[in-house]
Amino acid sequence: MLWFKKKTNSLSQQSLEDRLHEIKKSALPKHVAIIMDGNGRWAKNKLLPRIAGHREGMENIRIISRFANKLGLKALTLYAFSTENWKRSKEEVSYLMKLPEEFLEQFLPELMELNMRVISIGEIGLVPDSTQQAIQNAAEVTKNNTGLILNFAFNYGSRAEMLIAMNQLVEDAKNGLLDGPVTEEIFSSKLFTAELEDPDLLIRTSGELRLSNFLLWQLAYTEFYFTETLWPEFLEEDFLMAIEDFQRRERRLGGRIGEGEDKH
Ligand code: V07
Repeated sequence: MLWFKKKTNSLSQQSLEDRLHEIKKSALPKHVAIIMDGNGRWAKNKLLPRIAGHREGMENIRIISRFANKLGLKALTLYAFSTENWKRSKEEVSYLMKLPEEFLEQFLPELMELNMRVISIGEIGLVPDSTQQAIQNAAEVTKNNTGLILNFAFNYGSRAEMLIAMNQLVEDAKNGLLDGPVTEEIFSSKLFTAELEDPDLLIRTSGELRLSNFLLWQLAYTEFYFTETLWPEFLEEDFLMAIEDFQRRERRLGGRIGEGEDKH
């Protein structure tokens, strides 16, 4: 009964548990991707500095990833830092760069207990050494865990990812390693997300209706869910609402998805 933050009366808790039970009866999304927007706005609303919003947003990753793990999702991809984010103030960028270390220092023991695995996508070679090491260490330590894959998109940009894939293919071709046309499978295998299935559901918080260079190739058939709720306030119940919405859409499509030809 301690699963739900900020719920006070037992009636609402009961209904959340019931809903949890209900959603497990129909197909859950396997892979959910989230654009965690609205941390700065959350802080502003509370007259706090932006970095306080980032910290609260980080705390919320803990809540949502535990919940996703409890639901039995296979993967949760979180847009933590985009290639565009370098344009923010020096102070903010340096604060953001410290968050992975801080998050992992606090949460790694719990990730191990919960059997969760940490991976990352993005140009991680271009971030400060200590940040890079913290992320690589977490990936190494958790690599045999079989629960939720917690995937951080870090210094990630989808167009850059596709160009890296393209240039690798050009190299392969030069070296005579390609003996036919490039297929979707071959292209996908060169992306940072090679080991993951495409997301079934994308969530963006805080009311913006854009993709912001996130997983452009991988989201080709994904259901989108947008909410006005700010990331630090997006709790278990909100995540549940997104999944319920996803399941209603799946039911309306009547099982056409996944049958091959009608995929759209
Ligand atoms: C960041 C907190 C969440 C809201 C969005 C912006 C601020 C966790 C990480 C992280 C990244 C890699 C990793 C482990 C944790 C993180 C950044 C920002 C840059 F392996 N939260 N968080 N990284 N915010």
